[in-house]
Amino acid sequence: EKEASKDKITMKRFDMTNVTAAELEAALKRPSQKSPEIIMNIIKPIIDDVRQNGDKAVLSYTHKVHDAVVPETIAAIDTSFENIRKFHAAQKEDKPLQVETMPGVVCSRFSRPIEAVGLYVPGGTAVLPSTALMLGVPAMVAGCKKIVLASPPRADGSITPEIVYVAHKVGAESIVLAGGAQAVAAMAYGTESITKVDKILGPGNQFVTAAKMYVSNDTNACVGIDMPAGPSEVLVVADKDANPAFVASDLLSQAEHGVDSQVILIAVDLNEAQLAAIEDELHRQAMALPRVDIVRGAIAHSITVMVKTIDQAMEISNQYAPEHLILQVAEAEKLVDQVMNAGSVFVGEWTPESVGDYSAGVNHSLPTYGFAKQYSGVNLASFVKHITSANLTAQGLRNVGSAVMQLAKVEELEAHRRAVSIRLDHMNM
Ligand code: HSO
Ligand code: ZN
Repeated sequence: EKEASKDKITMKRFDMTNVTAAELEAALKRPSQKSPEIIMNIIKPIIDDVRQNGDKAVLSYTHKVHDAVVPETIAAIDTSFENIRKFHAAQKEDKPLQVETMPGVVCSRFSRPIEAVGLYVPGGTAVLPSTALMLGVPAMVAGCKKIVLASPPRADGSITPEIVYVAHKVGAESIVLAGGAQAVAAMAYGTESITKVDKILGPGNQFVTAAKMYVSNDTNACVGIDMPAGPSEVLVVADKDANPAFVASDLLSQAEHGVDSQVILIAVDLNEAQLAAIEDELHRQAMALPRVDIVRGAIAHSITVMVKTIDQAMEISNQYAPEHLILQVAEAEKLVDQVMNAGSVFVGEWTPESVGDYSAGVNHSLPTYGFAKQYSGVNLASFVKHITSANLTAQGLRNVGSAVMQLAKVEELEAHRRAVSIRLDHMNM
């Protein structure tokens, strides 16, 4: 144990000039998670218990304790709140989209807020009022009528006062002081005191994720979820212009989240001295961190990939589909065009991931575990439904009617065909 903790904290190197695609793929594999069956066997009885016994099974408190939040924190939350609000308000579609597909055939699409949302703010090794902001602010901006926040209580049973402050700012109706599958079940089915919600959003551990998946598959719950969640990760692309200390600090800020976090460095045409500079910084900075033990765990399954060209770097990054992508290369903005799969991109040396985690305005609730290939991070659209409408004039129905009737005939759905013909006949009467 003692011996191990003196080891250099360093990521295994993979030089693409002598590594096969299969070897790289194996190295880039995300740390494996507990089998879904094991998790299901644990969460299923909890969900059933909450469904049957409601509040007795899940302790809830509404706007309980309100410890003091120090003024510096209030100011920081206010600044972050405002930036997140601005960026998500800009995502509003100001007017319904409308297209006249044929003369007299008008199709529209408009959005409406999801009425009740449940926002899960994880507890665990760190308190995360920033996650309450990232979920609560877009819910507020979207106009969700009921916002329920759930977060596990601290060791003394109370809730983090910063989360309460955020809950007030976003207009949450209640805070469920519970975590895990209980909290998810309570919001999915409702209890005596907890409003049943229409959608549950927010990151969580494997139990929370499994519970979200479970309730979203239960037609009795009729509840939606945001996306599957896995451990956090970052991929940093660095070239020889990158400052080794900056690169190391970004890798570590993600590594300190959890032992299951993964950080990847793609080094573009760096020589031995440049690589060593980053590795030395990583070790030196890591040793000074309060969460060095967590960092050590994360670094153990993190790697450095050495490539010759920036194109190669982007190809690997797009294949990995990182939750966070940091570009610390010359002319970083130009590289953004080549990003195909990523949750959120941090462009250039003055943009550490931390600014996006807290205050810049972008959302930090992002797809992990490779799901950036098909999922978006939480955004305004996560809190609305899009409704379409069609509105035809008599001429419109004349124009499109024959196509409808022909397809109804092919599908042998005579009532469908007649719904058109009866009107066309009526017009000719
Ligand atoms: N990087 C985390 C979000 C977070 N960081 C919260 C600090 N607090 C996952 O995207
Ligand atoms: Zn973070």
